[in-house]
Amino acid sequence: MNKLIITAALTGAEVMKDQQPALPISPEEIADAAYDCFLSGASIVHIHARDSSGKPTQNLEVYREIKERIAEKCDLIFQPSTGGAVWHKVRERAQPLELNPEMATLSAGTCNFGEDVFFNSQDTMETFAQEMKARGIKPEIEVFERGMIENALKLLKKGLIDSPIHFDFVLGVPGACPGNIEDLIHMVRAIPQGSTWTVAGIGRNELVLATAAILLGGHVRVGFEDNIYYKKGELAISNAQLVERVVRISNELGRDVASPEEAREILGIRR
Ligand code: KMH
Ligand code: ZN
Repeated sequence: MNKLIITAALTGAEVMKDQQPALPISPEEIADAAYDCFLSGASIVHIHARDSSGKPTQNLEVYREIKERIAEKCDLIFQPSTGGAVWHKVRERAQPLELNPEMATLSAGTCNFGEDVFFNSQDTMETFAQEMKARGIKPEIEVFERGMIENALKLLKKGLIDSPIHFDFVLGVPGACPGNIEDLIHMVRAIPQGSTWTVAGIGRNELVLATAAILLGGHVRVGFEDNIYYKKGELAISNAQLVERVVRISNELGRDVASPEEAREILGIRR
């Protein structure tokens, strides 16, 4: 089995500091958290920026500062969000692509998202895909519902994304696909042979789905964007603590963890 790629989703756009006091907010805090996750075994960081008041922002300059601060410390793969927060406009969401990151997320459809709707029309998906293709950015296709795999295959057919596709199954968002192992397997069976995939289990689904992914040959995303707890009733002390646990489990199960360079090779990313 190939080595395990661990993505650390450090901040997200939904969690607030009063829920998780260790949530990294400023570019400096985000870069420090990214470096700790790198030292713990992560090879990709999924980034959402916040403004100085802690509100989600897609501001290019904030993303630029985060990217530069991380690059000063280590060679983690920088993966900014184009999902942003549910209320961000498409043009705002696209801004981090101007930094020509190695990767970026591309959400493959619309779904309920807690009390809100995460809106991604065909036009929005095609706009992001075109922009990423023109800039040589590897998309990570975010899949919150089964039908989104079909949407990604449509982008492939139209030549807007390339094969092999890299998917991220985000499972357990209230209002979208639940985070059971059966749901994960259903998704994995539906993607083209040769694709790569990772799983982000939301809340209590994180640990179970991470372990399943290690065994099934997928990859794993953990971090405060998806889950703020170490176990029931106990907050995690850092993003790195969640990464460390995945490394321990993977080592116990006999699967080595990929460095950023090895992750680039697995995902076909050329620097
Ligand atoms: N914050 C969610 C509404 C992504 O980063 O690409 C969307 C999201 C997906 O987190
Ligand atoms: Zn995200």
